[in-house]
Amino acid sequence: MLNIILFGPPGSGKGTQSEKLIAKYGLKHLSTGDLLRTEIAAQTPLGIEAKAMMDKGLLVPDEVVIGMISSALEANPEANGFLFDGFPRTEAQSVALDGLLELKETQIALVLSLEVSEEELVKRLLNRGLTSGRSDDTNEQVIRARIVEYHNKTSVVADYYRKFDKVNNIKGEGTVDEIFALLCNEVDKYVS
Ligand code: B4P
Repeated sequence: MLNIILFGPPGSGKGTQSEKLIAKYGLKHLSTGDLLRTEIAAQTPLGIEAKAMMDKGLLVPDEVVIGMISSALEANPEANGFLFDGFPRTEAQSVALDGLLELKETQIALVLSLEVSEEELVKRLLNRGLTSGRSDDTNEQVIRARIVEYHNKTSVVADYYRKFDKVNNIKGEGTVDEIFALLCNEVDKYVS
């Protein structure tokens, strides 16, 4: 099984690059952001709770997203591998993910970490906010709060996987295809 974490701050290109990576390597895409937005659209109690946090730029509680990922792993027993997009976002989520994968007798192969400057992140997200209908992309204060949340709670996830020598830093600025080529280079090196 090939299990990859696509890591980076909000707006770094995780969602964009995930679509291309899953197509090329035949992986199952698990995006906690997408799973949460599905709950919001269905107006479930979980979705209503999550929306209140997401609209402030805050992370949703660990137990909520860990539960969602656990169910998604169980629902895909035939997968060749998973691409985790936007998960894990805290150290507790990283520890939980390792435990869930261990139950499946597998582990994380690679963490691909996209590096993008803060001004470029804000520009991209405000731009997406013009068309996406995502309330967390329209307000610059909320976008900056998401970046602060990333520095306070999420950047430690890279430190966690660095201990196991699994992190590759990738320059996340350039065209989508240029960045995709850099990501594929790392995956191909691992696979061969
Ligand atoms: P996510 O859905 O994960 O969204 P994101 O981090 O904002 O976006 P992503 O990084 O995927 O976007 P992309 O760059 O592709 O999270 C949303 C919220 O959900 C979080 O704030 C949090 O509240 C909650 N949440 C999710 N997971 C959680 C977890 N595990 N724990 C707790 N809470 C959780 O796209 C951005 C824009 O950039 C797009 O418009 C794209 O077209 C553009 N772009 C991409 N690549 C580009 C390039 N090379 N050049 C120019 N533009 C580019």
